[in-house]
Amino acid sequence: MAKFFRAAVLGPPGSGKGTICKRIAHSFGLQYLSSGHFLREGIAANTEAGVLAKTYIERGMLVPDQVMTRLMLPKLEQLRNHSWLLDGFPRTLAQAQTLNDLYQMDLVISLNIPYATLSERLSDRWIHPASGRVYNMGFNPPRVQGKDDVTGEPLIQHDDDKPEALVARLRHYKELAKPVIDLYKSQGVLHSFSGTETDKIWPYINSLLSTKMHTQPSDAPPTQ
Ligand code: G5P
Repeated sequence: MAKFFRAAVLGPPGSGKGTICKRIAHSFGLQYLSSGHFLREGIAANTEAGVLAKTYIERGMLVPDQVMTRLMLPKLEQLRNHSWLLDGFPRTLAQAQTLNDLYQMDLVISLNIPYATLSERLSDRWIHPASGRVYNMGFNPPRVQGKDDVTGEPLIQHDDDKPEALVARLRHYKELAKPVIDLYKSQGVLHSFSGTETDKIWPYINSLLSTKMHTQPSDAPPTQ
């Protein structure tokens, strides 16, 4: 059976996980799954998981592990014959262990970005709620201020990017990420990257992926 490539990007809120994952998916043809995107989709559709998740996200808290694994594992099961890349999952040791019981990870990227950079980026971030398209007023502003480039509809700020929620998100991240990082370090699959600019980190990640995927077939078109 073909060996499929299993990768994940870890990092605090605003570290550039989404931006990096989209570039990896586009360049290397991996299926890209973002836990935040699935949660927002559930919230927009008013699903049971979405309604529950909203109460946690609004308070800057993580959604409970069982809700997350129930959301993510069926999606991974659908992609069992594809190479994939996870953005934002796993976030806790319990999630990482559940994933570990089912899949062997080939590569886990951890992004280390200074707090001041994270805080500046997130307070500048606006999204188009229907599509999930993300803009940053400094890094990638929309063509018309406050409007989505494709539809012209208004952009909004996530509740969890507002200052009260942000401090709590960054504090939680540090505590919970350490055992996850340690787990992947012990498996020899962890690669960490530090910096304040995604464009400067990206060439290193691109070159790492090129090496790692040299023998891996690109088996699926990029999804986003
Ligand atoms: P999400 O959606 O996974 P977060 O909080 O982990 O959200 P977020 O905020 O989406 O992460 P990111 O993906 O790390 O950030 O970063 P990004 O979106 O690419 O970049 C952030 C901003 O900076 C963007 O505007 C981007 O354009 C800009 N940017 C990127 N690079 C640069 C640069 O070099 N320079 C500048 N100036 N700007 C740049 O999860 C949302 C919530 O869902 C729940 C949690 O409550 C979470 O808070 N959740 C989970 N809960 C439990 N378990 C899980 N597994 C969960 N997954 C999600």
